[in-house]
Amino acid sequence: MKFLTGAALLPLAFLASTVAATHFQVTVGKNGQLRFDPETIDAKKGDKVTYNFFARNHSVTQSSFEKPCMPLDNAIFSAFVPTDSPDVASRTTFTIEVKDDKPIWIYCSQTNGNHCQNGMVHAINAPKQGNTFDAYKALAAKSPPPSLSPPDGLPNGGVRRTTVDVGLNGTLTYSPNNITEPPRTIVEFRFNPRNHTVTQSSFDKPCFPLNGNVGFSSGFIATTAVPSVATYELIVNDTNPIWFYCGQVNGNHCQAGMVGAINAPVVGNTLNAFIAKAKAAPPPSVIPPIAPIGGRVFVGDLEILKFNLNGGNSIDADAIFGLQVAPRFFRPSGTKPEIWDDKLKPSGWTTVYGAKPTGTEGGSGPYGGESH
Ligand SMILES: *[C@@H]1O[C@H](CO)[C@@H](O)[C@H](O)[C@H]1NC(C)=O
Ligand SMILES: *[C@@H]1O[C@H](CO)[C@@H](O)[C@H](O)[C@H]1NC(C)=O
Ligand SMILES: *[C@@H]1O[C@H](CO)[C@@H](O)[C@H](O)[C@H]1NC(C)=O
Ligand SMILES: *[C@@H]1O[C@H](CO)[C@@H](O)[C@H](O)[C@H]1NC(C)=O
Ligand SMILES: *[C@@H]1O[C@H](CO)[C@@H](O)[C@H](O)[C@H]1NC(C)=O
Ligand SMILES: [Cu+2]
Repeated sequence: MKFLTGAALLPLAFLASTVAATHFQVTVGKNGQLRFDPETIDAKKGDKVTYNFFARNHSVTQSSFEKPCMPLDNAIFSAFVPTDSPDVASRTTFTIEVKDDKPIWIYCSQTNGNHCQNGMVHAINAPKQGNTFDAYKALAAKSPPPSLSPPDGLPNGGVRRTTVDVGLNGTLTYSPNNITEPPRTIVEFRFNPRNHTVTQSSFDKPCFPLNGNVGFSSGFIATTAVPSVATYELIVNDTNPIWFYCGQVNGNHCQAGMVGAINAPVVGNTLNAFIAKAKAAPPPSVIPPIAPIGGRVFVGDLEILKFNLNGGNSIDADAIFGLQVAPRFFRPSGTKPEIWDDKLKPSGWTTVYGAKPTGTEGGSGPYGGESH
């Protein structure tokens, strides 16, 4: 085992001198209460706030101070997040970045139960005098129902994200396999062992890419790491149903039912009808020859823009995650590899399952080590 020397320590000193941004977590409606917790936050420019939603069906909506329960134009809106559990957060979150020191006034726009009027309000950087949070809450209590939501009903002013586990516990599943999300939501697929894909098909022909390979495909992502170090992100663009499958031929994952849908209809071409078609599809499955397409693959904090220099549709995520430790010791600080090829792994290096680096974009840090 070798340890870091001189040059590698410089970036650490740089990191230490930077004021770290804070990432706040807020619960929305936890334990059945019509409440944001914490109700108020003091944040600075660059800080992030993630809202975590509980049963039954809440939103994060921005208003003015004067008119709580009424949306500002083109402002923050999570869209509604229906979910079942009072104490397990929805997989769907909403994250905003604080842009300045000005107050941000937030309410839940659910009209069924008048959540805003009943105190479901929140503020970032509320003044301690004058227009205080308590004054905002008092105005909300007096606002005539119903509250309103932005007319297009779409998330805005932040990132709405949901997660899907791929192959959890070695099962041939996407969990969940029935995702319902509005346009602009990021769907993040988290790859577990063994070697799966997320590839778009038509409803009629599961286990085959859309004609002309025009759809999305993660490519094959092989990993042994738990929790997942490899993800594939898609953005939902519209409300049409989106059908996807795992193209692994070794074990015929698609025909075994490893399929899913985003915004599947509840009647007609349902997810269950799609699963039945997949089970009857002739093997072998096929996926597009290059990856990723139509979405973004990350291994740790590295984005893998192409699976290899000459085009290909398969990566060994373990090797790349190990490399994520290694190249930081020889790559000049500030360069981020754009094209990754795991053949670049230097001989003599072994895969290191170090802590996943955070906040080190363009830098380097001692989270792992070299071993021979
Ligand atoms: C959530 O609430 C909104 C606003 O009241 C409503 O339009 C939507 O249908 C609800 N979703 C579910 C699944 O209940
Ligand atoms: C995976 O395993 C965990 C812990 O053993 C369990 O709680 C969870 O329900 C399992 N999930 C699936 C999809 O099998
Ligand atoms: C999706 O699946 C989950 C669990 O499998 C189930 O509880 C839920 O009702 C399903 N939702 C839809 C919209 O089918
Ligand atoms: C949404 O549109 C982008 C840009 O055209 C595309 O890359 C992406 O694959 C689309 N998302 C889905 C789910 O099809
Ligand atoms: C993943 O599966 C694909 C398709 O079966 C295969 O070509 C590739 O070699 C596999 N990758 C690893 C690292 O096993
Ligand atoms: Cu699979």
